Amino acid sequence: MKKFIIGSNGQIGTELRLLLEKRFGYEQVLAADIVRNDEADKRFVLLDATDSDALRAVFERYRIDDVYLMAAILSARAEQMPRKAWHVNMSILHNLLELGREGLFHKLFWPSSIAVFGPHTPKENTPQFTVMDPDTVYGISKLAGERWMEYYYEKYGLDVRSVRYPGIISWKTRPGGGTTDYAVEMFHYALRREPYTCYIAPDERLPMMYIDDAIDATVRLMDAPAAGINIRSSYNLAAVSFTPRELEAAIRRYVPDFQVDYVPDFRQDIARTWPDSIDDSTARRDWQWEHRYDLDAMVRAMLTGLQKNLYPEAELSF
Ligand code: AKB
Repeated sequence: MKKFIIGSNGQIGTELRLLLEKRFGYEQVLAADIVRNDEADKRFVLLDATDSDALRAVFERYRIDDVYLMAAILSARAEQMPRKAWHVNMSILHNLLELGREGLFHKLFWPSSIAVFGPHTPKENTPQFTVMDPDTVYGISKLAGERWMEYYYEKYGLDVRSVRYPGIISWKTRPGGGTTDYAVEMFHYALRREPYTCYIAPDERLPMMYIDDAIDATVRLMDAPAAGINIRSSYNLAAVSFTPRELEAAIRRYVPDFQVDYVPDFRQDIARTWPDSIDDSTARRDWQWEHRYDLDAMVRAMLTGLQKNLYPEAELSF
């Protein structure tokens, strides 16, 4: 086994697994999660990666080159269980960093997030290096994780790579527990012809990205020659930025009777502290990152993907 994905059932893990299998072959990809989806899945291990002995046993059994740690408790859910979120988000990373230091694998991908920024961070075109004062447990854990990643690179030469994902929009697997999940929910409601109540304020702009771009960024960064990677904490990464009202309007182009009302809750307090847009010029320079999906391309990909696979009855005015 060459590639190992922890959190393979999640929103990003699911699609990353498909891509890595396609690219490197089924036999080269090992997947792990805390829940088993398919009893017949031979390339899957049921694993609680917070258990360092259980994690070590996987590395002793399989020969692994690259690890993708895609398991985390996201921002909104983390606020409901701060100690557990801290434990889960930090302990798996720490367990892996130690195994990497011992030479049990070569390269580690671990995603950070726009949640590392906080209320005093410049909101427009947030720079790579700037004020970082996150006030959520998730954001604090991501910022601490970034520092640990760089530490293991500097002190032990471990090949660690990371991007700060914005909100990720996808249809194959739903996100769970994030602040940006509203953007995915809106599509499901639109296709079911149900009105949607949005928990984020209509004009709250947030950086977002279609899943194909997120997977492409992940793979490009992992492919890049080590010498060209100048950031070992985490790279800023951007594609589009929009408000809930702009997304509503973009969906309404294809679902004209779609209705949204706005009842902001505690997740709006989180969103308010995150950037409106991100300057990702360092990633674009260092490993030739470029996004492909703008707002309209993303909306069309979401609506057609969901219609084909989940809501075949839904009519779209393309
Ligand atoms: C969340 O909303 O918690 C995540 C993120 C931006 O990291 N989608």
